[in-house]
Amino acid sequence: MIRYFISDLHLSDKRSDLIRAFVKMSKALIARDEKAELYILGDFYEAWIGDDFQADWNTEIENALTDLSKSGISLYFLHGNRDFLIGSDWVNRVGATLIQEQTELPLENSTLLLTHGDEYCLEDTEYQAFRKKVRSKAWQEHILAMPLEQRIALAAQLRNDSKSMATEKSMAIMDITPSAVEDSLSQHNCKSVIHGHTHRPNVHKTDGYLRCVLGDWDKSIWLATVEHNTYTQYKASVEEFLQRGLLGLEVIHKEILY
Ligand SMILES: [Mn+2]
Repeated sequence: MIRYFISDLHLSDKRSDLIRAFVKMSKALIARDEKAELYILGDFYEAWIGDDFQADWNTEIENALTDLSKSGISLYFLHGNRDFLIGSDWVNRVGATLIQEQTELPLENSTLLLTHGDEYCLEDTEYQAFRKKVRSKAWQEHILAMPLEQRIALAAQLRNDSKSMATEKSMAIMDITPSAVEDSLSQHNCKSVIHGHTHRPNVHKTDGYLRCVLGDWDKSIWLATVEHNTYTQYKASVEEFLQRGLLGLEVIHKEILY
């Protein structure tokens, strides 16, 4: 069994190159014909305003996901700070399972914690206040009851309103607060965590725990795998990946999970 991890693809109509890369990756994973699971750890989309949103560029993405799930690869989706409005209609459409933030994934010799990671960025207090509001059920129900056009306008307004939400770049200024990660790991009795969000792909080995940070898709695409108890992180430039597929990937990190 191989487990694949991606996050922070930020797919949108403005990045047809990344959509092509994701479709290519989906086909390549299917062609491998291995028992596999794919975990999407948030910010798959640049923005999401409700499962009733439809566009040709997104149909292409949803078809790729549907092909993955139909091929027998189990799909899991976890909300990011940009696509937290993804709901049961979307996951049912593509054949995925919605998982909660800080989900425990049991492996052979350990348990791995999976999360998007924005909840760890405690120094950005403005963002944490915003997060508290938009993750509440009441706020989400209120928003989703609005007509689609109004939601599109609101999403644009939200992006302009809050400085820390204005660009993904300014979001990335804020890294995680180490104690927040340590607290969640001890709470879940885990020693390794995989998260995205910060756009600082790396593997951090600290006293007693391992923190694997997934990469965001922009000039490069990233893919991580867990096989047995080994975490491997791969990278390719978008052009290289579009030409050579999985063969264009280069190993950036390889670590035994704690
Ligand atoms: Mn994020």
